[in-house]
Amino acid sequence: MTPQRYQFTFSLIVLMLLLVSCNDEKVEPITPLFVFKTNVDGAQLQKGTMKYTNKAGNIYQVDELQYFISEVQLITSDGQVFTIESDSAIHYVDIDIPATLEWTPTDLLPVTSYSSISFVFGINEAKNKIGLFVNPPERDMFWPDMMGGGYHYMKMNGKWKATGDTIKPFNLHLGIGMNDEGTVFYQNYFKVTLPLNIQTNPTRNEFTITMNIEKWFETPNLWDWNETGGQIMQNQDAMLKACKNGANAFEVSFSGK
Ligand SMILES: [Cu+2]
Repeated sequence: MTPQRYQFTFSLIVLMLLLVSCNDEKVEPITPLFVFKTNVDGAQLQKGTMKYTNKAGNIYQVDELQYFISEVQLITSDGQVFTIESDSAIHYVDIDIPATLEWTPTDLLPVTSYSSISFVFGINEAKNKIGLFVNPPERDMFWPDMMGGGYHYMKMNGKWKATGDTIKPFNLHLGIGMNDEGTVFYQNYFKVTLPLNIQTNPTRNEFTITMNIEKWFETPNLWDWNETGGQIMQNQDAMLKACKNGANAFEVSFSGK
């Protein structure tokens, strides 16, 4: 190849690359789809069957699971933050209501590369006030006013085989905590950040957020119902322990085209 021809070929390649990247920038932003899944020990939750054993050795089952996630943010590889604002930035998940297992907010996300996703588990103190929801099922998540008010972050209801092989109910309910005197309140909602290494696409972008139930009982606090008892709504120490574990209970996967 002569130097001139080499230079011409090189310029052509540069031109084509420019065209391709310009085209990329013209792709219209699109709405994301969020899908919510619930696993135990790596497989989909089978509710109502006493088939699980947590790390502390409690045999247990889960019958109901309802929770809020809010303030979902997608962070691009160059550090831009896009917050999902639709539906007051709050989404309710109930494993018994299939429509809640998918969320299609109307927010537009640019088609680009993303390095992480974050969300709040529960609802922050600015929004977590009674009256936020007027209709069921969200309304039925209310948290008693005298205990701090607002809404449960989560209701996980089930049973465990207690000492002596008696089956006892548990209500792993999380929300605003308080001290014994009822004079100090604690915001227990927490932020979850999960790494992503993805490029979004022009037609479909599906983020699957999976809750791994067993993780609520593992790290950093080994969870033993025989110690905590089944009811923890008025036990701030237990709720805080659960929240620390819950921060490790989620994973995200992505698919798109
Ligand atoms: Cu409750």
